[in-house]
Amino acid sequence: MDPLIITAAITGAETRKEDQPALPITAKEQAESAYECVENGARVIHLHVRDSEGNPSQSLELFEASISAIKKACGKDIIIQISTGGAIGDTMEDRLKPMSLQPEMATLNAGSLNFGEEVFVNPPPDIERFAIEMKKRQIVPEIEVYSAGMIDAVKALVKKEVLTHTPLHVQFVMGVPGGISGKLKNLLYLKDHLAEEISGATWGVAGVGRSQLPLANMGILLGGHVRVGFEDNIWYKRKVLAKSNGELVARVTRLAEELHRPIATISETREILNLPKGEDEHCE
Ligand code: KMH
Ligand code: ZN
Repeated sequence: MDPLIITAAITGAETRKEDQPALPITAKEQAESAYECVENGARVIHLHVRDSEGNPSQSLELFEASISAIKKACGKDIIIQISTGGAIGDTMEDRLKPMSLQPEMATLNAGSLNFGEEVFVNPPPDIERFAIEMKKRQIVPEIEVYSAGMIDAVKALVKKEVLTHTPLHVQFVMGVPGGISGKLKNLLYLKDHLAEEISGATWGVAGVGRSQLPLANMGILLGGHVRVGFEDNIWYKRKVLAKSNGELVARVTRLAEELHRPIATISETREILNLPKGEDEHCE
């Protein structure tokens, strides 16, 4: 098994400060949170930004400020993955915008789904447009898969040579109301289906809410990778809020150590995801 890559989804677009007071919102808070996550084992920071009122935003200036603060805190080699999913209702133009900052990685959402009471809209022509833009800019996509059929849609884009980066890296986002639920047997199915359809693809799992911890364990055991953080889950355990994103990352690191799965260094993470080599300037 490859060493484990932990991604920290520190802010997201939906979580509210009223519900999780430790949610990092400003560039400074995000940098502090990212630093604690990296110290505790995270190697990829999945990034959304918020405006001064705490609302989700796709503003270039806000992304620039957060990326620069995170790199200053964590070292230049830290892998920052910007969100092109944004928040429900964002225009495609706004969602595409932060790619102009040339991040190393960006998310590519693989299909539409009900998202709680709303609809997260990702029509095939837009998915293709985002993928082409990433290819043109040499941004490595992380494919966000919310249900099994999306794997087939991704396979079609691989066949069409729109998605050419290898290995293709997929994030199974499980437990969104409207997507596949966070049952353990669902992860087994997604993992096998991906291996059958797209050879060599790597995968991670992001469990929403109470499914975060069991799915993280499964991800470690099955040779996948793991995403945790306040974007997906604000709780440490039943009725107890997590103190920080770093606390959630530290728990995954402890579990991996108990299960004899080493945590990837930043250089190993770059190798696994086939990202450019770093400059060996980081705080891991
Ligand atoms: N906020 C969700 C609607 C991504 O980052 O690309 C979409 C999302 C996915 O968070
Ligand atoms: Zn996101």
